[in-house]
Amino acid sequence: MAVENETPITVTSPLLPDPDDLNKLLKEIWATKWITNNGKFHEQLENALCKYLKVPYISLFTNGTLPLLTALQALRVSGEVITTPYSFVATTHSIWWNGLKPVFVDIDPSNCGLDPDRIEAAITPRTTAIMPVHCYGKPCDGARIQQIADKYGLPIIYDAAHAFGVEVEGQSILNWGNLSTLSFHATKVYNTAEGGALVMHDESMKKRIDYLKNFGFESETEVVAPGINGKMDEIRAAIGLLNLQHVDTCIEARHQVAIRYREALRSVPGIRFFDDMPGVKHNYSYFPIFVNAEEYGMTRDELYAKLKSHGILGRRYFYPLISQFDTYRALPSAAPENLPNATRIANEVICLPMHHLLSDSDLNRIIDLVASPQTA
Ligand code: T4K
Repeated sequence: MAVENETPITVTSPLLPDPDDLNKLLKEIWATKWITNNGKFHEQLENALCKYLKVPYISLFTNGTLPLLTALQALRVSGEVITTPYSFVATTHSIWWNGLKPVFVDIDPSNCGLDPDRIEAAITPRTTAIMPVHCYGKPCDGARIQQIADKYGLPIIYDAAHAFGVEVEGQSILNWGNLSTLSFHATKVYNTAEGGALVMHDESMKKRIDYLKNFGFESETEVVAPGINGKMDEIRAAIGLLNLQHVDTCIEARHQVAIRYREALRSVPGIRFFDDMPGVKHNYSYFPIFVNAEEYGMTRDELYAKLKSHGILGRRYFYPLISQFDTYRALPSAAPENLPNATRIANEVICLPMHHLLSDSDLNRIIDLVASPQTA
């Protein structure tokens, strides 16, 4: 029976700085009256993130979508871009907004990232880039995707919106490919309220991207590229500096939630989830479960509705597939027959609540409901 006065449990909850700590930084900003355009906190945050993320260069943005748009501009991508239908819609929108054609390729169910076995068949003479997503922060098969990119001379732009702090064998996966994008949205492991970044390998690319995110200005009177306004302001940078001090604690709390879910749900027939991958430092950004209706005795949508009726607001990330939205549905690569794994998984997934503030009693409420499909 649904209990009406239970407090809703949302899929996530943002890491927030102590308001007093933030106030100190706000007073500094107020004193200097420098609130955006490469301020002091902006510079400090770029340096601090390079160190934390183990990346050589980073450029901050005002959200996680502008880095995608800008990356395609920076690499002068044209024609067709190979990408995944199993992501947040911003991934494909960034391709479309650049006047390019997205070509959807199916995913590998073991990590929900692009399936390297299917990429080559989608490459045409018009293909000029590959845009994979480290979905849920799970690393794609980077080595194989890179091999294919090298064979055809294609750049790779990783949408790493979910992959803050993820490492393989001690190396940041943000260093893979040509460019990686991050989102620091409120719903992410690490946030600046709204925000994002591009990670690059060298100083000249950092310079180009810094121009592009500032209307293309090289100096007061020189515009060297058709840029946009993507700059992060000082208030967000201040939030980012404070949140960076607590993000490790937050990730560890999420890790403990993942451990509890796995222990409790491992023996439930028809429920699949991801385990940690060997050698990978995960960030536990999401906890997706995949419902096999026949074995579980209930469809994904029935479980979703049941949880909702109990105030548990899991989310179906990523249903519907991007390829099923009106804008993209007519593309030949959007046909469900071309995307069997993504189509099936989009119908099986629910991301259970996953954040650093989930209490034991909240976790027990969720687990009890998911583990007992026979109860209403
Ligand atoms: N690439 C990928 C792979 C992405 O996943 C995303 C964004 C992007 C690119 C683009 O990055 P951004 O431009 O957004 O930085 C959310 C986010 O808006 C979006 O950032 C995210 N991916 C996507 C997966 O999820 P919604 O519409 O599901 O969020 P919303 O507002 O329903 O929030 C979910 C829950 O989070 C709420 O029920 C409660 C909690 N919440 C949310 C907000 C905004 C809070 O507690 N506080 C808050 O301020 O899209």
